[in-house]
Amino acid sequence: MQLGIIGLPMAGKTTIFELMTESKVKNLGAGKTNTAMARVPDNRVDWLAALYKPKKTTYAQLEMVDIPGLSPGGEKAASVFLDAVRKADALLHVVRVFDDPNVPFQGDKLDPVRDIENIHYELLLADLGLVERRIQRIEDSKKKKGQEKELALLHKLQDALENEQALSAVEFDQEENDLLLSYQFLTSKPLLVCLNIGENHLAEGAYPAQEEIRLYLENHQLPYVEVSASIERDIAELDGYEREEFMQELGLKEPGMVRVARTVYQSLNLISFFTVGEDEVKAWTLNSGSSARKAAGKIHSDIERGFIRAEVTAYQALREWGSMAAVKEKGLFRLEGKEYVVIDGDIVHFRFNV
Ligand SMILES: Nc1nc2c(ncn2[C@@H]2O[C@H](COP(=O)(O)OP(=O)(O)OP(=O)(O)O)[C@@H](O)[C@H]2O)c(=O)[nH]1
Ligand SMILES: [Mg+2]
Repeated sequence: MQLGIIGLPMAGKTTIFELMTESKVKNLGAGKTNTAMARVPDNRVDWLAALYKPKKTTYAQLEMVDIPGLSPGGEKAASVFLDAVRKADALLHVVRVFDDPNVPFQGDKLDPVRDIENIHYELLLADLGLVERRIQRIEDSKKKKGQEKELALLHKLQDALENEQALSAVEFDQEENDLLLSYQFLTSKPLLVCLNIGENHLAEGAYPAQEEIRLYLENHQLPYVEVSASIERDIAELDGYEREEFMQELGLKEPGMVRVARTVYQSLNLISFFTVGEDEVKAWTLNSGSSARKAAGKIHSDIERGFIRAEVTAYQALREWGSMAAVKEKGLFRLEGKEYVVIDGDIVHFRFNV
């Protein structure tokens, strides 16, 4: 699962990247992408680790890519941007809301809604360019037979894009979806907005044009999360007690990293399941609605192929009763087949045969 961080220059993309990946970026502003893994904080994993005392504890991870800001006119920057966006599974658009006289920005005034729309247009234009080139190529070629379907689909895409509609909002039938597999459109990727608000806004619990921005995002069905990137990154580096104190002062109930990760999981319909033991307690990421067999495949293709049964216990049950033995005694330990739909928080042990 790769999440591309996009946005205008000086929006706070690299700072969000540092917050999420708990790392420091050295080549600031070098026009290159930065890639690192973000740990998905999960106190269920902490609790399981305390119970099993494993040699290793592994949180779920998201791969984050910090993509350089798109500034008008830069051809090279635009191609670095588009290539990186194309590779990402989902996009996190960092939008500048914080006002800081020491940090320049483009345009005559801060306008988050305008910035959101500008990035949206960039993505629309890139897709439209791709669609138009493909239409041209089909029309130029002699062998048009068999390509009518694709041509019709491309015109449908063109219409949507010209009406400023993201392809993620267009409905397709099965045949169209099959044809779409060979393309990598940018506006069909899930998009989340990260509003980078000022540290003063955090404490005040409000920021300029808050209602307008939220309304815009809700009307466009864009999931969003509010973060104050630089101070939240700094707070994350503090020790437990100091961190708590600072967070309280700023009115923060949870660290920025937790809020961003949760928004990503919720809006992308991701869930976690766990494997436990003395060697390792580990969280795995799965698309909601996946079967036990699919979950097995996350661990190893052999386990998916040789799947026999999944032994399943809900995290809540283990939490409530304190041990696997007690859970079994209560009849809360289940054997499930390959079609079982895994639920967030399931603790799973796979039986397989290769
Ligand atoms: N006051 C304030 N400054 C911030 C905040 N977030 C980021 N900054 C500062 O804004 C500047 C730009 O932040 P970056 O994270 O480098 O922004 P960027 O989007 O990666 O910028 P480019 O890569 O150059 O496009 C840095 O000096 C940050 O410290 C914030 O929430 N409040
Ligand atoms: Mg940057």
